[in-house]
Amino acid sequence: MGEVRVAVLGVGAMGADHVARLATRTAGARVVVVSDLVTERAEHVAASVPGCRVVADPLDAIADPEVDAVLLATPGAAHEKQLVACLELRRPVLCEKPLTTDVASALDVVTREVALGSRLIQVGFMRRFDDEYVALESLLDSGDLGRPLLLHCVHRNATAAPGFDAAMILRDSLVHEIDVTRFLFGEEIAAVQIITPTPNPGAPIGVRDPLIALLRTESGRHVDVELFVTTGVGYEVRTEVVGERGSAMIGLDVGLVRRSTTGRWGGQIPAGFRERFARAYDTQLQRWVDAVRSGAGTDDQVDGPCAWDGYAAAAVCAAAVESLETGERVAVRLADRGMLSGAGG
Ligand code: ISE
Repeated sequence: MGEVRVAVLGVGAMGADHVARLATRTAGARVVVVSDLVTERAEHVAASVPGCRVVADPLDAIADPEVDAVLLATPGAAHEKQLVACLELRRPVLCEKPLTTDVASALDVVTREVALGSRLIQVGFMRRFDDEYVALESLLDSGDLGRPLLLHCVHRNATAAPGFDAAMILRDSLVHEIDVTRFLFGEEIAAVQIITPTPNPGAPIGVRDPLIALLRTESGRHVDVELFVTTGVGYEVRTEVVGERGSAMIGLDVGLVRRSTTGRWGGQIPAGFRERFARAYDTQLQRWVDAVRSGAGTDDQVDGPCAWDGYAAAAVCAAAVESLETGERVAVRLADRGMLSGAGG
């Protein structure tokens, strides 16, 4: 395959970022079609890319004869239908999380992909492409820390979008730590409990923020996550693994440390996830495009988290939302992966 001709569906902030990334920083790809519910937004983004057209209906965009692959940055509720269309037409697709908005439809998508016998769906858990997470995973693989035993995560946002409630903190923010846990520990999460401490007075009325999530993996490892999305400070994501022979931490933001004439020293806190993970998003897209090109005509056009990873994360999120309501530890209900032989991975 020469250049991969991509349709980007959903060109809000994230989708528009991906269009710019594909157009200016990704080798071997070209954005040929964009689609968005808001026509003016689609037209504005299309105008920034030579040769790019607007196709109003997302399903028409997927089926467009000029399109080789699809990037989904539409709202989660639209994903199921769009993913099914991609599978039916055998279009490789990079899908921003969530895979779908509920566990049953996520499993249905996984099952359909398995039935095709091809790996076409990649899920946008971009942290797996971040240099620091990759370094942490390599350290664990090297065995230098011995067996990893504990994972401590901090996930803080300065502000949350209007309407963001506690369940969304779990589905939108915790979901990344769920994927990080599965990525670093290489096993599924078996149970989850959500603890609701005294809320931040600065959080919108009725929104329980911060939250603490306690995860337990299948082999019994413990993971704790602080989720705090109205800190007013900046984007802070820290991850510490404690092993048999030491510990390791990432996310300390120790890039440039400046000493100034005011007698202060310090660095910069990224404003948000798009700044913090900018390079990871670039790497993710380049690797996806490379996988689509080199995998053309084969059964594997994915290089990164797959449909199963999206489904497994959705199953843990569902258990977390249940625990938010009851306060109890909730077991994660996962399908038997062995029965779905070939399901990603
Ligand atoms: C957002 O959707 C993300 O994906 C960010 O990584 C996360 O930090 C934020 O809390 C979510 O709302």
